Amino acid sequence: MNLITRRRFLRASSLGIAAASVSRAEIPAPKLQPLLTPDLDFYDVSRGTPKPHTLVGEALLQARLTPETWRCEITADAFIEDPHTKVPATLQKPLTLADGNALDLPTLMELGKKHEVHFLKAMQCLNIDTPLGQGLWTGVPLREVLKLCGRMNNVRRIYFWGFHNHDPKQVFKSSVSYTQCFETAPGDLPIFLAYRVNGAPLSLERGGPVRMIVPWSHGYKSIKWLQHIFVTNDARNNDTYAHGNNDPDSVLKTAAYVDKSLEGQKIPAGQPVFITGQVVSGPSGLQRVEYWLRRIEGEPQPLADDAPELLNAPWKPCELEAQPDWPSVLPQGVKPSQVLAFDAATGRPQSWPSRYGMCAYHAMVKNLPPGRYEARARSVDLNGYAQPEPRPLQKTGKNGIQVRRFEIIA
Ligand SMILES: Nc1nc2c(c(=O)[nH]1)N[C@H]1C(S)=C(S)[C@@H](COP(=O)(O)O)O[C@H]1N2
Ligand SMILES: [Mo]
Repeated sequence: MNLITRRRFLRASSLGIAAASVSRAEIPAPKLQPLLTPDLDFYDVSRGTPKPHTLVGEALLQARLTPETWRCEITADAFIEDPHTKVPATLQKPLTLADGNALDLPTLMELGKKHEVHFLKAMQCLNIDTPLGQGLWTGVPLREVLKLCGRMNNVRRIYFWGFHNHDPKQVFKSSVSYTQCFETAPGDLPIFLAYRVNGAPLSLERGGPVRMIVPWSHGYKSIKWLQHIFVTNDARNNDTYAHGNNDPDSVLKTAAYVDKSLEGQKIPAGQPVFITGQVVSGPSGLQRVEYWLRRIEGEPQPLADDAPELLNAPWKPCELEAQPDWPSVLPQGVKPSQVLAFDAATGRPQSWPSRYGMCAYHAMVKNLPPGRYEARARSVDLNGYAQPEPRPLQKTGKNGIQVRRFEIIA
């Protein structure tokens, strides 16, 4: 049996596992993923040859990826094409390298003094079935940055891309609509240019000095090494991800993911089994996470999402990670009431896990007879839909039900 560390014990006790008669060191506890992922521990999804975060020295300066050299151009698209784009988008004051007025980091940070926002967001790739990590991202709303350009006309979409080795084939771009950018409902979530995560400057690996954060979407909208913002009157979505047959308007889904660590484990009979994972909250919120264990013989076929065995299985509730003591978890200088989607009065998120954020969950199962097992977990949202409903279309995000196999040995 794994002896638990003091930190584990603290997490175990916050989960309410009582231990009156057992010595502290022997309390079995689930190993949960941290609520905030350290900047360099995110699973990295990056394109480019060489990858921008591998540049050093002069190449890094030339790429303008240091805090001093970073610049972001903001320009307008002259494109017109009948019948869908009759007039071009215009900006009163484009910000360009050629004119020497491209946005720099001190200007952005200065805007931050007045307009800074903080948001707890799970980063998740539309095409990867494991969340990449979760950060408390800090930055300035895109709408405040665009105001630096004065009057704009005929803008329907706003594109952005990052450093791409000066090779047009390597451009990775995403976009939002004008309305999404400018007409944020009070208390709702703005698109923002982030320069900090978890209280520290964004690392180059995480897309620093500045990356875009689109709170509700999958990772592909959150462009790293941001260097260009481009407004257009072409309303058609031309995101790089759309060309890959993905839904370029995807929204993070409510879905539970099962930690891979259970896969292939051989657990001595008599020891508890922990099913652990993380659950993301989409717009439909989270009611509960459930698990289902079944004993298997041989090599059973995978179960389809709508297999009767799955739909009629005796799903049992998992326990969600308790909310932390927020003031001690948030970066210094960030009060809970300043975090978007946190309630100013209670200092807690309006929902748990917070919308477009995630938290850990676990279930402890005891006294399983020796044999081979499959473990699954699923979320049930506030509309009563069990994962992968209501949108099992995989190119809008990977929310299939996951399975891990393990063995109880005599
Ligand atoms: N410039 C740039 N930004 C990018 C990407 C990229 O390849 N280049 N990948 C995107 C995709 S598809 C994902 S899922 C996230 C991953 O973010 P992470 O590496 O910080 O975990 O970054 C996004 N931003
Ligand atoms: Mo992605």
